[in-house]
Amino acid sequence: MVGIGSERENNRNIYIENEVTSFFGTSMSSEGVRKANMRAIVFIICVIFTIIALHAAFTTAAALSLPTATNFGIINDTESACCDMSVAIPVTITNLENGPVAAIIFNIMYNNSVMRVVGVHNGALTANWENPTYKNFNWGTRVAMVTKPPENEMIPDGANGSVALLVFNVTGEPGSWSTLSFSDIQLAEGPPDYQIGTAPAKSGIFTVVPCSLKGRVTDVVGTGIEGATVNLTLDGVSIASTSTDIWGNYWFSFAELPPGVYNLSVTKKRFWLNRTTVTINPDESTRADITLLLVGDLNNNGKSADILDVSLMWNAWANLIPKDFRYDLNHDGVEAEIEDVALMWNAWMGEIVLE
Ligand SMILES: [Ca+2]
Ligand SMILES: [Ca+2]
Repeated sequence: MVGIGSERENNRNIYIENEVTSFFGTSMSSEGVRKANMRAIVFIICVIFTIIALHAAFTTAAALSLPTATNFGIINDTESACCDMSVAIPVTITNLENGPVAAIIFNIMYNNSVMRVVGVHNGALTANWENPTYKNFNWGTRVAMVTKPPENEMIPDGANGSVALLVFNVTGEPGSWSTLSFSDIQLAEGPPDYQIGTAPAKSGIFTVVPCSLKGRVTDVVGTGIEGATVNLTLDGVSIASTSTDIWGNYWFSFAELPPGVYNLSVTKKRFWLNRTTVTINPDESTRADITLLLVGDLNNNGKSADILDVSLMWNAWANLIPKDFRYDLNHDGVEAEIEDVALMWNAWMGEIVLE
């Protein structure tokens, strides 16, 4: 067995020696040259096929891993507002894949005789990114956004939510409209590849509606209150309700409000309810601005339960100054009793938030 094995080993060594020497051209006969040429051709063909195969593999892998999403754009198919108002419209991404995403670029196209971008804010998913940059053109606006270094606030796979908030000034006449459509959506992933993908655009239509009633809800220092609920009742029946936008603006269309004398009430957590009456006439726009008082802010400086508020509550409890509903912090109908003093004190200590 040993002898046979050795003989095979020797044969193999001789074979390898012959092959190698003939391939590299030493001791070549004309037969050797022919074989060598054939081997060279086969070798080159193999190399070419290998390069093509590798290129195809890398290209396919890259295509599969490009960032994308189910869609990118406006959530609602239709958006509307009255003229001479600002409106904030979120740009959202649905089900991000192959991220995370570290930068976003897109175009939003619209009719600039109807509306115009006057600001772009970060969205919920990009809250800690750099402030967006944007440039207006006659077809619309181009927006670019990027995360802050060291890129640890990238948008993760599976994310859903707003990436930007487009602020428009609405200048079109009631009844005018514009498409809101997206193009050149670029989703750039983070390191190490920085590949740029895209996602299907989700467009919408914006309509300028005739406005029956509009106004702004602010605090005592004039700051708009976002998310306040504005409710309208007519003869005790709730007719329409809406929420204020990021500036505290609200509006109702004529279609929503039949003519009549309405009770308008505005509520927001941590603020005292406020109400007024408004008369709605046909074909006439009415304005009603409302101020909400912050619970616990007795000296109207916009801060609840500061030391001056505590002092005022003590003085009211001691009947040294007049009191009003704002001194009834436990909402039991009794103003500036000892329980109200205790609540103010606890809020000043930071132990509770008055509401
Ligand atoms: Ca105060
Ligand atoms: Ca009370």
